[in-house]
Amino acid sequence: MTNSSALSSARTQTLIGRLGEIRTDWQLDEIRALFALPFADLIYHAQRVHRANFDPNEVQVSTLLSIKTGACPEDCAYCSQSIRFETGLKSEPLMDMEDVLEKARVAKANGATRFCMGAAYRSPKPKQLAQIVEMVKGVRAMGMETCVTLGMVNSEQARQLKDAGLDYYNHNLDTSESYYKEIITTRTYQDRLDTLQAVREAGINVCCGGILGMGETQLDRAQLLHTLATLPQHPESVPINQLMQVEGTPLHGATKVEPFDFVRAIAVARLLMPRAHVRLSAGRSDMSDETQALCFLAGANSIFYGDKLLTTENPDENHDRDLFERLGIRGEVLRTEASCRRAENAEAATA
Ligand code: SAM
Ligand code: DTB
Ligand code: SF4
Repeated sequence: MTNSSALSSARTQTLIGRLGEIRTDWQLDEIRALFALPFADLIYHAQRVHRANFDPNEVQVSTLLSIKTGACPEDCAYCSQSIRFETGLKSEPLMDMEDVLEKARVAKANGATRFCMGAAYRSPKPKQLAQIVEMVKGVRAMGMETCVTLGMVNSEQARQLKDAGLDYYNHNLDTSESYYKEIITTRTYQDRLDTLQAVREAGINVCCGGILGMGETQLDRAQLLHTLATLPQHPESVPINQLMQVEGTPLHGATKVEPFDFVRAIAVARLLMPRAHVRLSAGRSDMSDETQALCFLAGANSIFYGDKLLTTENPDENHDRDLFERLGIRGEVLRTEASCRRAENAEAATA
């Protein structure tokens, strides 16, 4: 797959001139042209747009917990938790509330500001959702942001989660619509979009991204980012995962992503969705510190912290602390509604 840009030089100039604007009318050929920029130009523009919207030395820190593991009826070709593949994973039922809260306490003590609870469901049943609603309330009461990823939800389920105070719902599109069918056959792209709409309409922040390294082309990557950046409203959080290859899954042995291509995808996500937190998500344990530093330079400003993702490994916590220190990165502090209002009032008073 080549990166050749089909834009005229006039359109390229206009495209570059408009970078930084919040747009939901991106054209696919514009996105392909961004991918095709010389690496230094792409990183320069991404860093410029990043600085206009965020403190470049702050990274949001989330911790993940698998609250219900394995035996999932779906057939996502990348996943350790599908019941269809022999991955050797031990299934675990929905965790008890107290055990979840204890993990959240530890995550908070280690500096995480958001606690993300993942469950291997196609869609949660009413009794399961009722238990998860209580977990959301409990974690929130500890002063952390909450995120859950539970598979498909409808408007009523999204409303229950919103009423519990849920801050973010993670639901990834994973790849382009056309490549999706090669990866998952038990649900459609439209199913994913319907859940995203239900979550958005309930007033919950949307966390939606994808996975690189599943055998997709550069065009699939551009199409995935195009879909995300042309949703009626950009997701607040955009996780870019690198496939964690799991033995026994169909994608074990897939060709790995070229690190510069991974960095390019981060930079393009930053340019398309200037105010979103772009998360350097799964896959950091297979990346060099230098690649991760380039990702931060390209505009990534969120990570998962803790030595486990859901079922696979993440870098050791000491290593991450050391990496932050070596790069002069600080964990983003939680800006609660009350503290934002106080800051706004103080600003208005001195204006
Ligand atoms: N079952 C729910 C669902 O699919 O929406 C929630 C849990 S699922 C594990 C959450 C997301 O993790 C998936 O949508 C996928 O993007 C990501 N993911 C799962 N396995 C992965 C892997 N091996 N490597 C990278 N990302 C993965
Ligand atoms: C996301 O985009 N990545 C996280 C989170 N959202 C739920 C999950 C990564 C899972 C990696 C494979 C595993 O640990 O099982
Ligand atoms: Fe199930 Fe989610 Fe894994 Fe797909 S990604 S098999 S839906 S847990």
